[in-house]
Amino acid sequence: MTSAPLVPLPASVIHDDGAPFALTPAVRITGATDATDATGILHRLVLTRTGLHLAAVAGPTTDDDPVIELAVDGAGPAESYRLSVDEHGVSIRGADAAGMFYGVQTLGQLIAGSDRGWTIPAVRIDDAPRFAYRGVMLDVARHFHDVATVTAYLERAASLKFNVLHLHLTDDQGWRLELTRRPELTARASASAVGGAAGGFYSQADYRAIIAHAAAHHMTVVPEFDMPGHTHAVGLAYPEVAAAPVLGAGDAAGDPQPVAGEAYTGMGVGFSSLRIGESATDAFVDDVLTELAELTPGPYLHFGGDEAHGTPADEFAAFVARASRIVSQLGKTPIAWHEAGAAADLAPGTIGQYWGFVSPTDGADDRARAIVARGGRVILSPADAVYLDMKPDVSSRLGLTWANGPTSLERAYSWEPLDVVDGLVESDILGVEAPLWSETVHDLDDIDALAFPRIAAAAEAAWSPPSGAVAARDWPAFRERVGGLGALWTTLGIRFPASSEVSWTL
Ligand code: TNX
Repeated sequence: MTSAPLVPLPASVIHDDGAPFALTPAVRITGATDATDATGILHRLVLTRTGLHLAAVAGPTTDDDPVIELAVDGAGPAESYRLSVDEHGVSIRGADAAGMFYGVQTLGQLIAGSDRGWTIPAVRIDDAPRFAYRGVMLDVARHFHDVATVTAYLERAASLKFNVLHLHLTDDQGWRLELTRRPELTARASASAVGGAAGGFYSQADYRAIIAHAAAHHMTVVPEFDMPGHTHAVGLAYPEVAAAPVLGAGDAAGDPQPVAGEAYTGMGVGFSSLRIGESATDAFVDDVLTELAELTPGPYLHFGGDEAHGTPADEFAAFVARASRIVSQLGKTPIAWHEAGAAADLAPGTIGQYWGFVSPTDGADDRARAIVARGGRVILSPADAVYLDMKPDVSSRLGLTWANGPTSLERAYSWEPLDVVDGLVESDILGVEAPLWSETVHDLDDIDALAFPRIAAAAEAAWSPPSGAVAARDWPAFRERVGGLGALWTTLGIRFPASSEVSWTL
C-alpha cells in the first residue's frame, strides 16, 4: 500500500510491510469507560462503511480475539492520538476524548474493501493538529438552514477534524436566532431570505440542540451577530437603531434596491448600518450580545465588522471598539472580521478573521497585523483559497466568483498559512476557517456540491504540518488521497461532485 486516503494528512504515517488487519464479524471493540463515546462512534462508522456490526466488550478478551482497542491515556498534546495496526489487532490511544475521536475518524478512512473482504492496512500513525482553531462557517442568514442540515454539515466537518462551527446568524436578509430580550427580531425580521425564499430562525431550544450535537462531535459553536453593517433586517424589528440604506454603496447589479422597513431579498452588501452613538443602539447591542453570551457555552463571540461601507469610518471604529469591550466584559473572547483592525481602541486580545486574498490587497494585511499588535491572534480565511461559496469551475450552477473565482481544488490546496500576512509568526495564527456563504445555497445538496471536495483542502491547511514539511503533503499526493475517500464519502451520504481534478476510487 503506497498512500492510504488520509485527509487531513497526519503528522506522521509509517506504513509497515506486514499483513493487514482483517475486519470480520469476529472483531471486538474493547475500551475503558472513558472511551465509551468513541466506541459508539466507531461502531456506527464501521457499520455505515461495511455493514458489519462489531460487538463492544468492556473487559479483557481472550488472547486470540481480534480486537480494536480504544484508550484515552493523557499522553501527548491536546487532540492528539496514536493509531497502530497489525494483522493481530488495532489500537487507538487518544490524549483526550477529542484525540480519541480523531483516531476513530482516521481509522474510518483506512478501511479498504477487497475481494478478500474488509481490511485495514498495517500502519503506525502519530498525529496532532497544527492549529487549535479549525473552523467551518455556515451562513444561515442569506438562506436559512434547518437544524438537521446544520448537524449533517457539522458531522461532515468533524470527520475531517474541524473543531469549530461558526454560524453567521444575522445579515441584511434575516435574523435567525430567537432572543427573549429582543423578541421582535425573529417575530418581524426572520421570514425573508435571498430571492424571496422562505426564511426561518432557530428557537433557543434549536440553538441548544445544535451546540449539543456539535459538542458530541468535539466542535465548539462560534455564533456571529454581524454588526454594524449587514443589519438591514434589524430595521424591520427595531427601526430606531437602523440607519437609512446607503444606496449604491454595495448593492449587487440588477438586485432590488433596499428599502427601509421592507425585507431585503437581494445579494448586495455594504448598504446597511446601525445608527452609531445613539443610546437606543447601545441598548440594542448590549441586549443582543448579553443574551448571546448567556446562550453560548463556548469561549468566543463573533460580532462581525465586515463590509460596513455604509458606516462612516470614525463611527465604525467607535462601534467595533465598544462591541469588542462588551464581549470581553461578558467573559468571552471577541472575534471580528479583519476590518476591525482599523479601530485603535479595539479590546486587547480581540481575534481577527482575515478574509483578504492569499496575496493581500487593499490593506487587509495591515488590518490583520494591527490586530496582532493589540495582542490578538488571526484566523485565516483567505477568500480566494478557502471560500467554499466560490464556484469550483466556470460551469458550476452554484456559487459566486468575486474572490478570483472560480476556485479550483488545486488553488484551494496550494497555499501556506504562514505566507499570507507578512510579519506573522506561527503563534500569531489561531487557526484556519473555511466559510460557506449561502447566497446561492438552498439545502444540504447545495452545501455538499460547493463544500466538497474543497473542504478537505481547508482541513489539511488547518490540521496537517506545513506544505512540504512531510512526505505526501503536496498537491499530487493530496489529489490521490482525496480520490481514495470517494467510497467513504458515498457511504456517509455526502453528495460530493466528482471533480475532474481528482481520480476517484468509488
Ligand atoms: C463577502 S467576506 C462577505 C459576505 C458575502 C460573501 C460572499 C465577508 C466577511 N463578507 O457578506 O456573503 O462575500 O462570498
